[in-house]
Formats: sequence, structure tokens, C-alpha cells
Amino acid sequence: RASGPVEAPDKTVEEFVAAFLNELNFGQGVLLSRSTINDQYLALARTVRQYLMAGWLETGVQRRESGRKTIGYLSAEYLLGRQLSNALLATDLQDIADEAMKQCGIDIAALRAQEIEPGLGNGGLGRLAACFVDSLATMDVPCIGYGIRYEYGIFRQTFEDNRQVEVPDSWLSLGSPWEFPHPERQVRVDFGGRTETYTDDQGRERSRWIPDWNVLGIPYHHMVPGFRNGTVNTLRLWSAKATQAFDLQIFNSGDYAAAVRAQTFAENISKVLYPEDSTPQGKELRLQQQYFFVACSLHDFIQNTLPQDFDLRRLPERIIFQLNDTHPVIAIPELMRILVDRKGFDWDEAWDITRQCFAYTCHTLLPEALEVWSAELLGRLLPRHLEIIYRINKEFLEEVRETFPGDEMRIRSMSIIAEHPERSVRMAYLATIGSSKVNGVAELHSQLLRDKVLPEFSQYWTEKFTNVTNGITPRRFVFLANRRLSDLITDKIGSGWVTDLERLRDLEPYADDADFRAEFAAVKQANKERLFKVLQARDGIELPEHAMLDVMVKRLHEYKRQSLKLLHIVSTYESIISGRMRAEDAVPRTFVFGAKAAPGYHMAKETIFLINSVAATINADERVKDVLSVAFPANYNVTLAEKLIPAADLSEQISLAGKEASGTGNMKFALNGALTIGTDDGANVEIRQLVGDDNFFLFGMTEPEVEQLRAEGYQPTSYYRSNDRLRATIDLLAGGHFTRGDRAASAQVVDNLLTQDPFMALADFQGYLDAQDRVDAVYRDTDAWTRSAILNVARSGFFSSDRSMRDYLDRIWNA
Ligand code: 26M
Repeated sequence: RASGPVEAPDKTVEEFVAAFLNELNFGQGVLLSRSTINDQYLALARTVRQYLMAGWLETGVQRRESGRKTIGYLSAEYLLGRQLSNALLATDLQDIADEAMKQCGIDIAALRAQEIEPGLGNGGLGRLAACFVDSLATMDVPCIGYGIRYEYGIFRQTFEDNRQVEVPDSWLSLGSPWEFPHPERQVRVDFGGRTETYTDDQGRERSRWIPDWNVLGIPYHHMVPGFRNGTVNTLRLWSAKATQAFDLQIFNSGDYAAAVRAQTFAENISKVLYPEDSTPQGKELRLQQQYFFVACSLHDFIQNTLPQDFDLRRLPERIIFQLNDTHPVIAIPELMRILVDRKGFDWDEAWDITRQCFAYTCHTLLPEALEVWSAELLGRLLPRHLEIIYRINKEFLEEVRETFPGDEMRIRSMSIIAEHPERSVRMAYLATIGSSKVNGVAELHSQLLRDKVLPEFSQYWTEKFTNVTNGITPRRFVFLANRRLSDLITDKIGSGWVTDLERLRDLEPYADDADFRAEFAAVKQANKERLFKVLQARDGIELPEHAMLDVMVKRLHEYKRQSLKLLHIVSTYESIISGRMRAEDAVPRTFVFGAKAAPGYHMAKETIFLINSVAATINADERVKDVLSVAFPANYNVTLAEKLIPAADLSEQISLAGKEASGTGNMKFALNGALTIGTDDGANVEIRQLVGDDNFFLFGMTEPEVEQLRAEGYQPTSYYRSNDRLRATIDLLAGGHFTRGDRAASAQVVDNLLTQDPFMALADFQGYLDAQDRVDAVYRDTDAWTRSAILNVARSGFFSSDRSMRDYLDRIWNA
């Protein structure tokens, strides 16, 4: 055993219990009789880990021996969600663990609830990374996920007086049984200083970097288990630690406090996830984070993962680094630096290698979301990298000039370096120039990316641009989150769908089967009841049992238009209290919001305040009791999503057309049998094409119509003046009805809508109400509704992240 293969305990209740007690006694150092829930949770986690360990070690050996090309997924965010349930699912140990805990007198549900999810991401982009690594492990594709081990993930949201208050997320505080620190694999990362030129032995002029400070990166390894296939890939997250130099300073200098401050400074790099999504702030610490994890990751792969004397000219055969947005794009000049400065390659050969080693995914269309770093800051922090970027740019522009002589306009528009308002580096351009492929995340998005965001580049390199529509892992978001639906599906079509989601097509005939529809509806109802128990325990929220559950969960952003949802709610409420509609005639609806606002995003925070205020007023109003309810549970996260999405009847995907790159929540809802009310935006377009127009509630302007209206001069007040319902709705909101008579309290959101309305909520208001009337009409016909819901499930198999991964493998990674 000592030198042979690692063996897991047998998959029996007896062995599981024995392993668990062993972990409790010897790992945790407590007796069962004296153990806390947390002790038990940690011991259970470590027990499940034992069952993954042999596969992990074996996968590592295979990966080293096979020489297959590895996917190096570079992402500043991984929004993983809880690990225990997923590990139990991957190892097929759920039933055994249930029974084992029962035999120990332990309620396993309480242990599951004990886990604080690693919230190392903001939203869609971070969750996508987590889905992708899940799929690659399930498909047994070699992948290392590289990222940052933030000590504090996305903040915990609380509400005080209806306003968002952020609380630090100390996810590591109760122990972290899922990570394996490897201090012996530390990497040094340099910063600052200057460059100097020198002549090398062959008489070539070269540049070298003389940095002036550095930190260590300590890797923490996480298991990424494939679904019941024995593969366990690795997620390698870097944590910053002060180098010896800091300790020496402490030792030598009289100023002990200053020395410790310096240490704190270094370790700040991985302290906290920036809670901004889509509006980069250009903060120095953020650039430090980006370079820190990228430098560690490249070094790790080249020095520690490749064989000792690997010929780096063949690097593209062994690795493709996928850049998750521009956050890791500094990797491009970093690889050039390694090849040219450290390995002695000449520039052209290094550049040829480098471009083959990267591919770039863009996740946005908002111009303000494209990262730009001031040259002053970049040069101060990474002087050699700035030099390399300048040279990349110079040579690229010379190449463009040869193709388009005299077209200085074009050349300026394609420059990595912007000159106004200050000299700065456009990271999306650097990514595009330094990558073999560039992709958007849904068909419409990729088209707009080509036409609107990077038009000169897509003309210059037609072949470089492609689309890969996002996907989600059916393991976590159907099999785990919706056991009842999974059992029903498996009962009819077998279990193959979990790793081959297109098989859900086989459910289509059951849409016309009345017995199946009844069972399907019963699953939905049971999921609602489960959700209501969770909301009651978690937030003290009481909800009526028999109402349509209408859900909008996503980051709070003006372009996503939570305010439009609010207008619909207030409008429905206004119709009832004004007597225009009788409460008995309304379809009872419960509206659920989940949304975090970036702490510095003022309008988003005002919108949260207003939603909470409307919710409190409506929920307290006897006139609409059990007809309209509004719930806004605080701190929407992956854990809550797993309860909410399976319970939803209606999915709100109402962004202004042309603004949501893809969306992935939309896919999760469809796969769990919710119908979508949505605009012609992002992946909604593809969802509608697949499920069919009859099973999707479309409304709103198309992207070209948005453009046209903008060009004509959009005037939100004209809609206010001409639409009676809109006026009544806004007047009620503005009049202080929801804010105890305080008109000022709602003024910022209302005035913003009336005077700016940058995302044209008022223009789409009437279309939205009409679509909601169609929703009500279908919902009254239970059979028709359930039929549509089943067809949504049966036709959404395309949105598996396994399919996304196949597309990347075929079209981008050549692996
Ligand atoms: C940038 C700089 C500083 C701090 C944070 C950031 C930052 C972090 C996350 C910027 C953008 C971030 O994420 C953007 C994002 O989540 N985009 C979403 O990506 C999803 C997956 O492709 C899409 O489905 C969504 O439509 C898109 O909005």
C-alpha cells in the first residue's frame, strides 16, 4: 500500500462510516459525541475527498505521460458554488453518505448547509468558468484552471432599511477542506523597477528588467471531478505571500511596524475579489492581481508542468491558454518576456509561438466595460511589459500600413495604444492581436463583436473571429439542483442525458401525455414548496403556495433593466388598487428578485432600495393579498440559485437588445422547465429558435431598432406623456406611495428613467406589458403551460457546457 496505488475506501455504508469516524477522530481530533456540526462537516468533506484522491493522482500521472495538449483556462474568477454536494454527486455517494450519517445520528442536510460556498466570482463570467472546468473533467480533457485564491470572495449582501449593505465574505473562516496548499511549488513574481538595454554574447541588442519588489505565489489545488468517470482535473488558485526580503527587512530594520506594513502590502494582492462587474475602475491593485496570477500560471506550466528540457518551439502543441475576457491578457507580453528575455528566442520566433498559445473570449458589448490601462500605471508596475506591448504594436501597425498604405485613420483606430484622454493600453486589442482566435459568447454577440466592437480587426482577420455559445453544466444545475425532475426524466428516457444533454429531445412526445404533464407539474409544485421553506428559514419570507413564480435573478445593472420589471409590478398593482382590475381576475403572481449591486454603482443601489420599498408596501397591502407578492431575498448566490431556478415558472430575461452578451441564467431556467419572457438579446435568440416561438414570450425592440431609435433622438418623456398606464405607474412610484410619502426617496430612479433612460425601458414598456398579458393567458391554461414547459426542457439540450467545450475543442483549441 505504501508505494502502490492509492486506494479509496469501498463504496459501502460500513466503510464510509469508518472513514468518516477516522477523519473525525484523527483528522479533526474530536469524538463524535463531542463534535460540532462544523467538525462533522469538515470530516465528511475529507471523507468524500478520499474517494476522489485515487482518481486525482491517476489523472495527474496520465496527464504527465500522455503529452496531450492541455487547456490552460486563465480566469480571474471562478464562481464555484458549494463543493460537498457536487463531490457526492460526482462520486455517486449521495445515498451511501445519507445512510452513513444517519447511522452516526447526524442530519446530513445540516452538514451540507454548513458549507460556505467559495464565491470567487461576480456573476456570469465566473460561473461560466466553473461550468467549463466541470465539463472538461467530465469529458476527460486535460485542463488546468488557473486563478486567484481570494481570501474574501464576492461580498455578502444584507439589507438595512431597504438598502444594500456589504459584509466581507470570510469563506475560509471555518476551515477549507477542499483545497491543498503547495508551498513547495511557490513562484516568485516581480514588479516595478526599470529596464535597461545591453548587448548579449552574440552582439544583439537586448532589454532586461530590473524589478524592485516581488511577492510569492503559493498554489492551492482544488479537485475538479468529472461526473462518475474517475477523472479529476485541477484548479490551481494562487495566493500571495510576502517574500523573504520582507522578513529580512523586519529583522534588520529598526522600523518593525513599517516592515510588517510592507508584508501586508504584498499579501493584499490576493486579499479580495473586486466586486465590480463590467465597469473596470483601473485600480493599481487590480492590475497587480492580474499580473500576479498570470505570471504564476505561465511559470507553473512552463517550468513545472512540461517535461524538464522541453523544446519551447513546440509549446503550441502542448498548451492553449484561453483568456477569460481581458483580465488575464497581460499573459501575452509575459510569454514574450519569458521567451525573449529568459529563453533567448529572437522576437519573431517568440511572437509566432506566443500567438498560437492564446485564444481570447470577449464577454461584453458595453464600450465602458472594455479594459484600458493607463500607460503610466502599466509602465510603473511592469516596465518591461509596456516596452513589449509598444513593440508588438509598432510591428503590427507596420503590417497594417503595408496592407492599407496611407490609411492613417484606420491605423490609429487599430492601435493598441490610445492617446486620449491619456496614453493607455487597450487590452481587448492586445488580446485580439496576440491570439489565434477571438470568440463571442452567443451568435448575436459574436456578430455584434465583429460588426461593432472590433470591426477593423474582423475585416483584417476574417478567420480569426468565431462564436461559441455559452452553456451550463447539467450536473449542478439540473441533476443536483432538481433531483425530482431528474428522476422523472431518467424514468422516461434513461440517465444518459446527464452527459449527453441533447437526449432530452426524447422527452418531446411526453409533452402530449397527460399523466406525464401531471407529474411534471407536481415536480414544479414540490420545488416551489422546497424553495418557500428555504426562504422562510433563510430570510423569514412567507409566500403563498399557489401563485405563478416569476423570477429575475442576475447582477443589478441598468442594461439588464430590473427597473422595467419593477414598472410591470407597480403597474399591475396600480391596476388593482385603482379599481381598473379586480384582484380576483388577476393571475396570482409572486415576483422574486435576486441581485447584488457593485458597491460603487449608485443607480444600481437606488434601484435595490426601490425594489425593497415596493416589496414591503405590496406585501403589506391587504387589497392584493395572495394575488401579488414580491420577495427580494438578500445575497443571491449559487447556493440560492440551485433552489430558486428549479421552482420558477417564469424566467425574466429583459435586457435591452444588443447589451447582454449571452446570459447563462436564461439557459438554467429553460432547462428546469420555466418559460422565458425575454427580448431578442444574447442567447435568448438561440433559446427561442430552439424551443419555438410558441414556447417563448418575446417582446421589445430588436438591436437595429434600438440603434435607429437612438439615432432619431430617444425621448423617454414622450412615452410617459402618451401612455396612460405608464404615466399612472410612474406617478405612483414618484408620489411617495412606496416610501412613506417621501418623494425624494424614489426620485433618482424615476428621474433617471424620465430624463435619461439610457437603456430605453420606457420604449419597451408597453410591449412588455402586452407580453405579460400573454403569459397570464397561457398560465390560466395549465395544460398548455405545462406542455410548453416540457418542450423547453426537451429542446434546450444544446445549452450544455459540454457542447460549448466541444465547440472550443473543434474550432479554437484544435485539441
Ligand atoms: C473588471 C475590472 C475590475 C473588476 C472587475 C472586472 C470585471 C469582472 C467581471 C468585469 C467584468 C466581469 O464580468 C462580466 C460578465 O460577467 N459578463 C457576462 O459574461 C457572461 C458569460 O459569458 C455572459 O453570459 C453575460 O451576458 C455577460 O454579461
